[in-house]
Amino acid sequence: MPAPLLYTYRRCPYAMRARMALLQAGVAYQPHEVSLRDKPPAMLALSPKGTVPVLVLPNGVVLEQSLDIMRWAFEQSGDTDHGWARAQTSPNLALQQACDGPFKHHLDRYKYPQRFADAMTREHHFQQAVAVLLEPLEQELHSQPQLGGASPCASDIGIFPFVRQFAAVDPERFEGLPLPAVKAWLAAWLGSGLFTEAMRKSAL
Ligand SMILES: N[C@@H](CCC(=O)N[C@@H](CS)C(=O)NCC(=O)O)C(=O)O
Repeated sequence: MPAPLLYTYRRCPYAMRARMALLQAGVAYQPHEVSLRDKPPAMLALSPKGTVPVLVLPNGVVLEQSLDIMRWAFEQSGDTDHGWARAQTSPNLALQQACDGPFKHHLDRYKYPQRFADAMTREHHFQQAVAVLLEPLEQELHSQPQLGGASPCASDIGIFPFVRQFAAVDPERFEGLPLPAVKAWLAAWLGSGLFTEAMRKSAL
């Protein structure tokens, strides 16, 4: 059976988590790096909403949400260590929702204030982003190295690319935050083989 086709974009945090989930599950895929300014007509025909990632399965099924792609990837490996299941429980599910909802909202306005008519001060969005995700994340990571406990679960992969993006806006400011567990967790993921592999040109 041919490998599924993944429309992806290297720096997109949604696409990053999809690639990381596919790679950790050992699922081969054919990557197709797209330009967001010039999306391939074939991708738009399959997924008119025009966001990446999009995974096209050999049977024609199209997965057009990164979390659906992650779930599918974990299922393919049998999820023997419950990496997906552990992400569906409290507090991990709430953290994932905070990441994709309010944290992403504030991250976008902190990073690109000029793009949003409703943006308030960058400081406001910085502080709100810390409050809605990074502080609750610190609470969890204080007593365990990963959201999954001793080993990562889908929440770690699902949230990490967004925290990475937040930290990269102003690394010095991020370093000054009193969040030692989040910083250690982020550093570990940045140095991980899985992230390195997901960013490698051959994964794109
Ligand atoms: N809910 C979607 C969001 C994906 C998304 O917004 N991706 C961005 C790139 S990071 C995108 O493709 N934006 C379309 C564009 O910029 O034209 C998912 O989880 O896959």
